[in-house]
Amino acid sequence: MTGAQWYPGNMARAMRLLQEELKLVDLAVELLDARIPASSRNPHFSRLIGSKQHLVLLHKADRGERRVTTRWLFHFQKTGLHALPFSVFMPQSLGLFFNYLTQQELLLRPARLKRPLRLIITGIPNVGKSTLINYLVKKAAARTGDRPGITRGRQWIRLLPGFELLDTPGILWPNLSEQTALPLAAVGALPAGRVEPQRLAAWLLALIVQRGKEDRLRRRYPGLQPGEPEAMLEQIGLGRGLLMQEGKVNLERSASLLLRDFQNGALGRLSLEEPP
Ligand SMILES: Nc1nc2c(ncn2[C@@H]2O[C@H](COP(=O)(O)OP(=O)(O)OP(=O)(O)O)[C@@H](O)[C@H]2O)c(=O)[nH]1
Ligand SMILES: [Mg+2]
Repeated sequence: MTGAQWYPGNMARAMRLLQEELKLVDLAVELLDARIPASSRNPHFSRLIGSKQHLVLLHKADRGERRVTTRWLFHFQKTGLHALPFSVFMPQSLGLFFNYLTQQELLLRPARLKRPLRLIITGIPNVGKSTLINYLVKKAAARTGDRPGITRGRQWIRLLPGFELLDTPGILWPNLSEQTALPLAAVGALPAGRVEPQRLAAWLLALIVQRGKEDRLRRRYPGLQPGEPEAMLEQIGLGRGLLMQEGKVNLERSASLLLRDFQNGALGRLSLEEPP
């Protein structure tokens, strides 16, 4: 799982393209998954972005635990990085983001010679970049009464008057450690099967127990007793009647069920990483 052997060529290309695109923008918005702000952060990004303005959005904040997300925001603030929570299901997050953009527009105006402020939205696969952009464009159009236009070529999307933004494909970096690959796989950022589902499910269960969030599991799988991850997976499968012909629990299907429940939000708000 580690090393370059699984790192696909299209990712390497995407990383090179990002480097080019960053040269064209005034401001880069890095989308992190609010449930895994550490593992979803591209370790090369700070170097690539250089001295450009950098905003971190803790996206899918509707899925993370509120208190943990707030602590992450403080953490980023302490390290000098501007960070905001965001979710397309939390309309109040839109105002914070638009306020930030308006501030930046004023701040960066002298350097821009009248051209629009350009921003780029980047992040790991499946973090919600395109959804966020569609949402912003729709909201911006509603605000200004203007129809957003899409430019050909580099796909600059006109946002508010005076803003243009660029969507980018999801990016991963080479040499992911297992410690990073597990959380990324849990939120669906890695191709299916990159991490073995049973291994991933056992890791997730152990983490939920370790964080004292067994109640989320008990609510979803009534009667579940906390214990060894494998035993819990067996109980989950048994409760759902996921049996094989010999009457044994189908652990593979139990694992898939748990992962799907986590990814669909059926376990409720659940943060997988806390700030240091
Ligand atoms: N819970 C929640 N889900 C979201 C949010 N935004 C997007 N999603 C979901 O996340 C999934 C991925 O969304 P995309 O917008 O396709 O993600 P992307 O980052 O553009 O993905 P790639 O282009 O493949 O890298 C979809 O199922 C969206 O519905 C959010 O704020 N909250
Ligand atoms: Mg996309």
